[in-house]
Amino acid sequence: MASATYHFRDCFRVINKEALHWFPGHMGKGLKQMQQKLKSVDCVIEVHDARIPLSGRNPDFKHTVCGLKPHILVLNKKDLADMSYSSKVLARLKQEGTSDVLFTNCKDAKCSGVKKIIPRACELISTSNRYNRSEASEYSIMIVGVPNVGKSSLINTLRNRFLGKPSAAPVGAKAGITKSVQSSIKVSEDPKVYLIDTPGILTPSIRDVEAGLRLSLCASLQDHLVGEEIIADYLLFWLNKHRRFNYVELMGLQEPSDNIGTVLTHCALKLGKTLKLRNYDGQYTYKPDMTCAAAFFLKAFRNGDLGTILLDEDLVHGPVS
Ligand SMILES: Nc1nc2c(ncn2[C@@H]2O[C@H](COP(=O)(O)OP(=O)(O)OP(=O)(O)O)[C@@H](O)[C@H]2O)c(=O)[nH]1
Ligand SMILES: [Mg+2]
Repeated sequence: MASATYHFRDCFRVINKEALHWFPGHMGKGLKQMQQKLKSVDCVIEVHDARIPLSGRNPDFKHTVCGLKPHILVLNKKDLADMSYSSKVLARLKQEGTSDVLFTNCKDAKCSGVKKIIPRACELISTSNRYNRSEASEYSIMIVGVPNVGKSSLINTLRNRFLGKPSAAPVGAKAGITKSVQSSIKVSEDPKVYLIDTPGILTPSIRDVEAGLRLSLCASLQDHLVGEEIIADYLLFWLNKHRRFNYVELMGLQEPSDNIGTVLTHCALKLGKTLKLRNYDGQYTYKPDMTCAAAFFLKAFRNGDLGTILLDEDLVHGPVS
C-alpha cells in the first residue's frame, strides 16, 4: 500500500457538538459528595486513560477535589497505549505541573506501576507539609477521574494483590457504573490504607471537541450519546491521519478509505450483518447493518486489536495548553 497516494481529511467536522456534553444528575451529586468527603481524605489519586494522557481530564477537579491534597495521576490501561511515548508524556505533564505520575495495567496481576501506588501515596502524605501524619495509623485515599478509566478496577486490583481479598467495587465496560461515592475499602494492612471509590465525573461543558471525541472513543461517554457511527468515523479519521492502516484487512477492505460509509458497508458485508427492511410495496430488501459494523470497529480499537495507540500523539509534540 503506497500511503502517499491516498488523500485524507485533515480535520474532523462534528455536526452536533452538544452530543459530547454528558453530565447526568449522579455526576453533580457525586462531585458534591466528593467535596464533602475531602476533609477526611489524605491523598487524591486521579485515574485517567493512558491513551489520552494529555486530554480529557476533568479540569474542574483542580479547584474542587485535587488542589488541596497530595495528588497522584495514574494513567491506566497502559496495555492499550503506545508506551514508546511515555517519557515524552511524563515530560509534558511535568511542564504542566503534574509530576507524580504512574502508568498501570489493572489486567496484569504483576504490574509494576500498581505496586508503586500505595508506597508513593504514603510517602507523599508523610512529606506533605499541610498535614501532620506523625501519629496517623491509617490513610484514606480518594480515587477520582472521568468515567470508565478503571477507578473501581484499580481498587479491586490493589485489594486482590495486597490483601488477597476478592473484588469489592463493581466494574463494567460501560461508562457510569459507579453512581455515588462509596464507603472505604481496605487495600493494605501495614500501613492500613483505605480507598474511596467515586463516580466518574465529566466537566459539564467539554469545550475541546477533539478531546470529547477522544473520550468517546475511550468509552468515557456512553456510545449512544454521540452515536457509534460518528465515533467510528473519528477513529477512521485518526487512523488515516496517522497512517495506521491495519484496519483495512480487519474491516474487509482492499485499500484504505476515508469514507466511513464505505468502510462500514464492507465490514457489515464481511460480518454478514444485514438489516431486513420492508419496502412501501411490501417487498423485503437487505441493507448492511452500519451500527453493528461501527460497534465492531470500536470494539476492535478498545480491545487493542488495532495495536497500541496514543490518541494524544499530536499533543506530545504540540505547545502546552
Ligand atoms: N485493557 C484494560 N482494561 C481495563 C484496565 N482497567 C480497567 N479496565 C476495564 O475498563 C472498564 C472500566 O473499568 P471500571 O473499573 O468499571 O472503570 P471506572 O473508572 O470505575 O468507571 P465508572 O464507575 O463508570 O466511572 C472495565 O471493562 C475494565 O475491565 C486496564 O488496565 N486495561
Ligand atoms: Mg467505577
